Amino acid sequence: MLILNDLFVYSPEVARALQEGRPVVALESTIISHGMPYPQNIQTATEVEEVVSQQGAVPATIAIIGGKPCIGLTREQLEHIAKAGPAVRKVSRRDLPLVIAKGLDGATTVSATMLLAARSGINVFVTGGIGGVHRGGESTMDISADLTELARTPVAVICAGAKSVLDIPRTLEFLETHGVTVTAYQTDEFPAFFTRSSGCKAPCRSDSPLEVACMMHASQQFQLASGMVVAVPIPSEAEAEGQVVEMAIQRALQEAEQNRISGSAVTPFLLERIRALSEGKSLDANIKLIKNNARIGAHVAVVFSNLLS
Ligand code: PSU
Ligand code: MN
Repeated sequence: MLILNDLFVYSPEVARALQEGRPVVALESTIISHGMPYPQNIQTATEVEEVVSQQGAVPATIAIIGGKPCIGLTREQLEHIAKAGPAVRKVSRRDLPLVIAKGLDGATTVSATMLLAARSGINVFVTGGIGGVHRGGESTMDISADLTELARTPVAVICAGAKSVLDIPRTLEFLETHGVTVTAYQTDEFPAFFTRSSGCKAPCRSDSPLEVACMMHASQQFQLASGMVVAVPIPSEAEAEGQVVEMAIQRALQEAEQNRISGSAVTPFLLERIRALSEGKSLDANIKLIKNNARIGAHVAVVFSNLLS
């Protein structure tokens, strides 16, 4: 039985679900603060939570409020992160000690959300896209902490792959080296977030939530202690917008280089420029794919929890 400890603040719904062994789905908060503008961010965050609930799982949006990792946010907390936007610190694994020790607020990235999810007893996490090896990463060494977290934290991350702002082939190589299971959902190709195709073959394919849940179970039984990427391609009907977005991506990459953007500012800069250059089309596609991921991820969580009971 899971012991809920006072390192975390659990929402009552999440605490009850975890104690009763019911499925819980973690959701990140950087996507709310740095990934989308207000008010679309709060609206999407709320709708994603509803999608998870409709599938019979309990949503647990994770953020740090006043130095406390919160597992499941109140409406006020969600509103606070959404309104503050990039004024809230973007927190990856390395930032956790500072934010906690100083009692600050923080929006958690994939790496920090995975870590906090695992420590609080949650094994399924839904988001839009994961970070990866940035283009030119072979010399800048700009490789997202999301990838190393996937190597050492046993959480399944349901996402739409990695954006083509990243170096997708190198991202997949890095994940292989670090022993991360990567499966594409109902496709043979690793998806590129806005587009269903990246030109890279996925290491394996899963055709149902049960197949994913069985791999999670095998990973757990053999104590691999590493995470899993479940890459779900953007729904075809949202992909048309994706083509327009590809043009914006190319421009955004040039601008980032011209403006010498570096470090943790790179991804938020690119996301915002892609949104502006595509006149909001990237945002529409983003919202659609996240909801699709939430539906499938919640389904995986339900099936996985049935396997265990
Ligand atoms: N990719 C997206 N949307 C996002 C992010 C990535 O399509 O919001 C966010 C996630 O929180 C991810 C983080 O964990 O950016 C990765 O940042 P970096 O590249 O600095 O590691
Ligand atoms: Mn980086």
